[in-house]
Amino acid sequence: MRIDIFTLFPEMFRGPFDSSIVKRATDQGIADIRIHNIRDYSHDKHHSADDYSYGGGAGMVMKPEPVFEAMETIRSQSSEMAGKKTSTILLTPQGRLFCQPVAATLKDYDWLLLICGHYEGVDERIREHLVDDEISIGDYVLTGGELAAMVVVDAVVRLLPGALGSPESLLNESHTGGLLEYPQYTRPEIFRGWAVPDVLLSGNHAEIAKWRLQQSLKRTAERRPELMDGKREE
Ligand code: 9D3
Repeated sequence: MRIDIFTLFPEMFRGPFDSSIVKRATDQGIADIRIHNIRDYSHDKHHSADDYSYGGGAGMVMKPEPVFEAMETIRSQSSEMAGKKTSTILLTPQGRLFCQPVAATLKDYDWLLLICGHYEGVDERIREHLVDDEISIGDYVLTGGELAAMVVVDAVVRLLPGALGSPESLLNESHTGGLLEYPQYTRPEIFRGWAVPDVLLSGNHAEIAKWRLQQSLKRTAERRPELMDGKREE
């Protein structure tokens, strides 16, 4: 998968993308992630990327010209991506809410172009004429779309074939069926007097599976009742 990210703060991406699963996927050639500074495509004296809002009001708005020029430059330099399944996505508080099914849909694209909004918003013509999807990562206020883009990239890249060490961890996600994880333990068997539940040491795989499902249901009912529709405790 090719991912191009358009941002006014490219340095924000170094840490997260130079470590962990995203780094491994990049090194293995599973993902090709490129960061572009929108400011490089602004040609006025101060390389401005924002301006006042027509009609007045507080806050600056991201200008359209540098964003369009950045996008068009990268698209025209990428003839090898012509005809590939592509989505241009704006990260914005007004976007559709990001969740696992959205990540699963995005993993099937060959090319994602992510635009990170900043300031109080972006010129509406970016939305209307450059973008085909808009995503928010949740109902809280960030300073820009950069962290949201990192969240989307992390969630999508780990779903790409070969990105995770063992695909078993992916299988687990579907068969827990939208429930919260059951409690997990590792060695030692007794830590500071706190013992691992006997059932997990029993070797009885049917009993273990039953206990884990009960624990998942209990935890989900207590902490995330809205996830419980159609799921009953047994
Ligand atoms: C006063 C209205 N504000 C909207 C809630 C203005 C505003 C605040 C913060 C506009 C943009 C931003 C910057 N945030 C993002 O660009 C953003 C975001 C977010 O703030 N929360 C969750 N997901 C996202 S994706 C991009």
